[in-house]
Amino acid sequence: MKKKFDDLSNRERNRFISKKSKKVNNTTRTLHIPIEETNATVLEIYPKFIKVRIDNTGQTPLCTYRRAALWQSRDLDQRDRSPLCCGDRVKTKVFGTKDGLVEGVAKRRNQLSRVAPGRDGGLEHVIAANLDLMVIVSSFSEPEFSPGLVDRFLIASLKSGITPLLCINKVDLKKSEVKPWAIYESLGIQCITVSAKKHLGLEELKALLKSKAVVFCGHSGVGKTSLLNQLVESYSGKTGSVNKSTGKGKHTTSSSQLLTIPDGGAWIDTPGVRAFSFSGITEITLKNYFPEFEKLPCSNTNCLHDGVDPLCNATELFRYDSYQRILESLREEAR
Ligand SMILES: Nc1nc2c(ncn2[C@@H]2O[C@H](COP(=O)(O)OP(=O)(O)OP(=O)(O)O)[C@@H](O)[C@H]2O)c(=O)[nH]1
Ligand SMILES: [Mg+2]
Ligand SMILES: [Zn+2]
Repeated sequence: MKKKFDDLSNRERNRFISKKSKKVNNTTRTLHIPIEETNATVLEIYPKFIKVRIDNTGQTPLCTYRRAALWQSRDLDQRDRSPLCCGDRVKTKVFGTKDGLVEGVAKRRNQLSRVAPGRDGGLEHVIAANLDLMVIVSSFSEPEFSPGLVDRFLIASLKSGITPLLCINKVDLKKSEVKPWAIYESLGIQCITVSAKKHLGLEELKALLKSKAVVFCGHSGVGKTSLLNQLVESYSGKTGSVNKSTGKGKHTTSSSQLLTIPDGGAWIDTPGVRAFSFSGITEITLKNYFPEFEKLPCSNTNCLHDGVDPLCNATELFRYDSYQRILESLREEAR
């Protein structure tokens, strides 16, 4: 009698899936599959597998995929670290209950990506895709509010066309009435102050996320996982303390994870970043990501607002220093 897939040994299962995936590799030499053919969303990426959620059944099998076959579905000039990311819509075939195979991936409507640091330096690393909202999490203190990183994430949101929401956590640690994020409110960016620890502002935040595909991003230790633990009953992500002397987080979350919400939402916890570099932005195009610069008289010229043009009055703008730092880092990277 033929054994059921779930009863096979690990070795037999792998052999079975490998045979199937070779077949897929030979037959799916097409580009992206149409979105109507997809049946699952990518929840998490492991080195050799991905975890998906099947739409109809809610099953969450681990699937293998052929890197080479999926690369063909992606734009060739975009050599990301992985051909798939959290939020990707895929077509999968499930064997038994726990294993499956990715047969194809749909074109993304948008994606949040950064230039990968370290060993993979220079490669584009896609953090998440198909998003409605980017929650840029920052904190009042421990770690200190970081406008530099907020600006970088805002640039990424403009570049990808994903609406940003600035969420300042740890309001319970507030020591003064100074609002370092007021500048962002004046630029029209929605801001919300919350405390995961003291359950402040969480209902308001939840209402803003309702039924949306959302990525939580920011420095390590600002409380992304703590917030999601409070907002999503079924989630119990690991949280880590903040180093008291440096005020920095300990990079507790190590891989992105998509949480499916019963109302149709999909909220993604991501690992905290130290820095955030982008691809596709140059010293010439950077100013386009600072909308307030458009009002400057020197913006009609080719002024790079870098102190060279004596008529440049960009120094009066609040985000001038931040702009200078990013400009300098882009020049550095181009060297
Ligand atoms: N005082 C205070 N502490 C908080 C709050 N939210 C989170 N924390 C603490 O901040 C620390 C870091 O929280 P995490 O949720 O692990 O932070 P994270 O942003 O997920 O960090 P990474 O996974 O490293 O990126 C933990 O010690 C939390 O208990 C808050 O609202 N107030
Ligand atoms: Mg975390
Ligand atoms: Zn200028």
